[in-house]
Amino acid sequence: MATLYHSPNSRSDAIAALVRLLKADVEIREVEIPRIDGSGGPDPDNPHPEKKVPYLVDGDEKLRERGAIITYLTDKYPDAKLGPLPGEAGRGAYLSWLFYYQGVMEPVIIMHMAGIEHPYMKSGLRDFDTMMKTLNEALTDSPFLMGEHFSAADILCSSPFFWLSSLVPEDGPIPDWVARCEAKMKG
Ligand SMILES: N[C@@H](CCC(=O)N[C@@H](CS)C(=O)NCC(=O)O)C(=O)O
Repeated sequence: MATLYHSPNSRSDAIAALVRLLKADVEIREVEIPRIDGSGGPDPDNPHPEKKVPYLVDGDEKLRERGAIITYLTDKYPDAKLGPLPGEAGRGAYLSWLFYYQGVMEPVIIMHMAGIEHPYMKSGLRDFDTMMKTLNEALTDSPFLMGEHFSAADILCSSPFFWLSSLVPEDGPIPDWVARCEAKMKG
């Protein structure tokens, strides 16, 4: 059986929710991590090379980064239909959202929270407002990022709005989308 190394109230919450929705044959093992407030610490039982979460170990396969773990799990458990498989309609959009999250959204949000701006960042990643515009446009006429169908891309891309509720704007489609995602994740 695969093992997910998870710490509640962290980025691994999204993967723990996905495991439950997929009814995946994955044991969820809780480990400690160092927290930004100084509590916690690296857990000797966490095999992640940097002692981070999430980390998925499936036999000889060892996966870090939520986008990779999500792709691996939705490919392995296709019956839940939380991510199109290779050759299925929407696969390109699905991968694009997962990689957009990992490559753009997460660094842009971290820099926004840290109050950092730099021309190199703007040229490579754009900025927080552009990222929010991208989400707003995708969600203006659609309940979910991939249209009518909830997918694991929604789980990943909505995740920062759960741990940083100050990021949720008052207007536009994002607040309702976050609420829809939360309802889907609760099953
Ligand atoms: N880009 C990684 C980020 C993983 C990450 O930074 N996880 C945090 C939890 S929110 C962590 O494990 N921090 C522990 C540490 O900094 O040592 C992903 O999306 O999976």
